[in-house]
Amino acid sequence: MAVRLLNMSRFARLSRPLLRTTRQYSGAAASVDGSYTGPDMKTTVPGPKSKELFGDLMKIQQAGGVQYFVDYNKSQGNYLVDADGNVLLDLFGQVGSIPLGYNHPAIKERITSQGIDTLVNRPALGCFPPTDYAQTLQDALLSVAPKGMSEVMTLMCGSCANENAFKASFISFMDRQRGGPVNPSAEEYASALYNKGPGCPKLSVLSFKGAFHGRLLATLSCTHSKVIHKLDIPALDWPCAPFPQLKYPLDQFVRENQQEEKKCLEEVEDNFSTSQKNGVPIATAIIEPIQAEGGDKHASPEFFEGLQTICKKYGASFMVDEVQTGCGGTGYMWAHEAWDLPEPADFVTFAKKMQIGGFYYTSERRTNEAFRIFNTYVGDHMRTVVLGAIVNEMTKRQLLGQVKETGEVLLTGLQKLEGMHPSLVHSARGAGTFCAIDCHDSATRDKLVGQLKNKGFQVGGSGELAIRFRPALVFEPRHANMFLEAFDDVLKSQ
Ligand code: PSZ
Repeated sequence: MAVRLLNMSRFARLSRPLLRTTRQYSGAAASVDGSYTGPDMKTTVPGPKSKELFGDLMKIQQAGGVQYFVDYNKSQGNYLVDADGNVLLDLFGQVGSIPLGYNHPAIKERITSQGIDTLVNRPALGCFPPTDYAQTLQDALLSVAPKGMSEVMTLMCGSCANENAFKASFISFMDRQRGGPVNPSAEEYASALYNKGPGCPKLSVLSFKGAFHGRLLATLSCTHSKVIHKLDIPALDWPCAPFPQLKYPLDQFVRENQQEEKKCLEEVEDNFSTSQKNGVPIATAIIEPIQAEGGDKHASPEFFEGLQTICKKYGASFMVDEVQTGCGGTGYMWAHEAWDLPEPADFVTFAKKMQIGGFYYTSERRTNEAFRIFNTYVGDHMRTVVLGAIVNEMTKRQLLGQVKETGEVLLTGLQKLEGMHPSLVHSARGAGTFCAIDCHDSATRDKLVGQLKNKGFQVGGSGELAIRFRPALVFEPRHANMFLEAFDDVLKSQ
């Protein structure tokens, strides 16, 4: 059942004008896919081997989220190979967390040449870092820092990054309240150990409806995408503002969308003033550049700049959660670079493709004392070393250019499909290959995702209605065309 790559396929023809533009990237000819040239399905998914393994795992834990088991040894480049030997083109990239595809030689080389010592002896980086640590952070993280951000803290996952960035923002908020880094009062010290004020101050974080910022206790209070994430868990009573519900394509609904964003910003401002009046000031507003788990919702640069302005007015931090959007998928290293803000954000958090969780921050947000943002490992040297190889490969192969080019092919193709199948799909949108298209209801979305999987194309759902695409940065126009053709077939068969 191999899906062969036809040079003159429907979608290759469609995207020819785009492909005629000068290639902006150099390394495209060197395929990372090894011998795989297309999906190759032997069973339906999950196949018998996956089902057997699922039974084993279910005895040990609640593994109901597992789709199928993967043979990571056989997976290569853009292709995922499952336990039954099915070869799938991966447009989901482990929930958007695979930068260079599977088994990339540059990563393997870096691990064998540089990584063994701290893999064998995992260091507590906050106390006993390896000799090359500052250089490793420089190469992997500061070399790609968002403009104006000069410092970085590494942690574990995305939730952990956001949770610690909240803490850093609270500490700096209180420093500013005290009028600089002056010593807290005896009363503050005495009360803090037992969760009481004034040592544990009443502060809040503003988040947005539909947001996803993680599943730990504070971040979960800022997550509002699915009720199942939150049910039965105590939550902090923090404010939540509406995220703009825009109409797509954005360039056809400029006036309506502007009005919608204006309305949302008015509510944001309301939240700030009410929280201040109620004695629980907002110390931070956290926002995703594209609401990802919430269904790939976009907003304009003007909206984000407006939010930054309000944060500044109230002395709060402006925190951009780039856990899912960061590291190149939108065609920018950081999605928020596209906004061209007049000044940097105060915090930019990351994880997923970056291999480790963490956050960039401006030097004004540095804590004065050590041990305030801290844990045993504070990151993972080994993962940061791997990130160095990834960043190097991104530069060497100009992968951001490739993402932009492939993204144009993918989005143009999705828009064409929307025109051809309006009763099934609509509102194609995206930045780079970070694309999505909506179905009219969840049942249709789930059915289409399942049928695509059985044709050998792994995509993801997001929110209620969207099919989302999060391929690796090594995803090329030819892969996009292959998918678009299969998607057209699936849509025609409904
Ligand atoms: O079901 C889940 O827990 C999922 S599925 C996708 C995610 C989580 N994304 C994680 C995520 C994110 O998309 C944004 C914008 N911010 C924070 C997080 C949390 O990252 P992790 O999962 O590493 O804790």
